[in-house]
Amino acid sequence: MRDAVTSLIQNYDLAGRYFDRNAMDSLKAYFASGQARIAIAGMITSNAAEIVKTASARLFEQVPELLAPGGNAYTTRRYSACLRDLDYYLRYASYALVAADNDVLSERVLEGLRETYNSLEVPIGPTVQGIAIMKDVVKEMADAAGVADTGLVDAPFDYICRDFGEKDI
Ligand code: CYC
Repeated sequence: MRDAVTSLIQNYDLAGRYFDRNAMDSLKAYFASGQARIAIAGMITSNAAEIVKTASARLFEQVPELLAPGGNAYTTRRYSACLRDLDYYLRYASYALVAADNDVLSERVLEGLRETYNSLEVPIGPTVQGIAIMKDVVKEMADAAGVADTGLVDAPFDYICRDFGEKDI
């Protein structure tokens, strides 16, 4: 599992090189964004249940058939599995946000997930939609809390959506 610093070290070590100007620039950018990353992660931690609740309500409004008989979130067992999954994506996104690296998402979340969803007939399209909605909810919240750089929020959520969504045709 890597973060912005360990990824950089690994790349430069593989090449046997000292950090150059590019490396210094990316280190500076990482440390300069540190306070904002921590502020957003703290905000996610304190509001996780609220974020999942708001995002799932929007998702079920947009795709009501998920909750109808035959839908994959129908029955309380599947409904709660769905909320739980959204909570997993949110929690891991907060880790990746602090790390400024998506490696934790590949390693701990996305590896094998597609196969699991396919075997249980959990639809990937609406799941990706739900993750994108969570991104919006987190950004709205960060904006309301006065975080200047809410663009930081995009990377982990977009990464999950891209990796999970792109092969879904
Ligand atoms: C099921 N989601 C599962 C399962 C796994 C995950 C492993 C099968 C085992 C179980 O039910 O617990 C996902 N597990 C994870 C993830 C992690 C993990 C991400 C973090 C590392 O440990 N159904 C919908 C919605 C969507 C949904 C679109 C919510 C957005 O219609 C989710 N996931 C969903 C549902 C199930 C599930 C309903 C249960 C499916 C079933 O058993 O029939």
